Amino acid sequence: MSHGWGYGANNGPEKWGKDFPVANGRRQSPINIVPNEAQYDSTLKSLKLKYDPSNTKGILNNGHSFQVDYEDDANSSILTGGPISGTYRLKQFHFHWGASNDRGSEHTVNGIKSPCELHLVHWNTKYPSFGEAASQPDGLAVVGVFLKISAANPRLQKVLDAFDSIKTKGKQTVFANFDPKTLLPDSLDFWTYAGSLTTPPLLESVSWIVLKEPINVSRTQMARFRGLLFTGEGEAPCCMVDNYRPPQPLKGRQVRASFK
Ligand code: SG7
Ligand code: ZN
Repeated sequence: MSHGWGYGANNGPEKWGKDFPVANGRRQSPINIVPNEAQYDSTLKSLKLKYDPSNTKGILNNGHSFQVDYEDDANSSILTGGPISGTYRLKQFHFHWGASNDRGSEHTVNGIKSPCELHLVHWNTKYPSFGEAASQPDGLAVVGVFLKISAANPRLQKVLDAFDSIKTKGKQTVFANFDPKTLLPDSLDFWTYAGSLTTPPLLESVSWIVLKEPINVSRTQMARFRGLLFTGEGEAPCCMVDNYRPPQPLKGRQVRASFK
């Protein structure tokens, strides 16, 4: 991987294990979720997400996805409940998507891929920073939300409208006052399991919380995601598509459901 990791034939998920041997570890993500094999756990609490839109910092094309970043120096945008203990702070959210609508999500359900998956990344405030939390077994909690093709989703529009300003790798722009809770579905029913980051360094530090109910996105909106580029300004343009890792072996892990 002389040019760093990515999603291409020469630096994609099949090659990550060379530089990041944990790629073949005991708790890698994503996974295929088989609802009939998930264990209903009545002790799981309901998910509580409380976000302060004024914490929104900006939007960035990081060359693998785009992310909306949040100020995380106080407990003002937090996740509690669900499978986690204590308080986790929102760091950023980002998406993974396909070149076409038949693929793009990282998690699958009964083997079925969605065209896109939203990830809201949080870190455990028992650690001093995101960076330190990211290597602890209980350091991170990511909420995953599937997108399904339907009517246009007006709640996504502000994000999509920023894409013109972050087309190429390394570009960032102001993005303010955005409450990511507005992106969530009505039901917060979820599956949960112990996993990892889905990109290098693939650290095994993530409590995954994958929502059962998808949110809407239109075909036209999905096409806008695919107008972003993996490449930097002045490089031969390469569309940002298929930036997902496929499901990894479960290796005996239990998937729990918050619902019957
Ligand atoms: C995306 O997914 C980025 C990454 C993120 C990664 O490529 O948004 O964020 C940064 C700061 O590069 O990595 C450490 C981290 O959050 C993996 O996140 S994920 O496991 O939720 N997919
Ligand atoms: Zn992700």
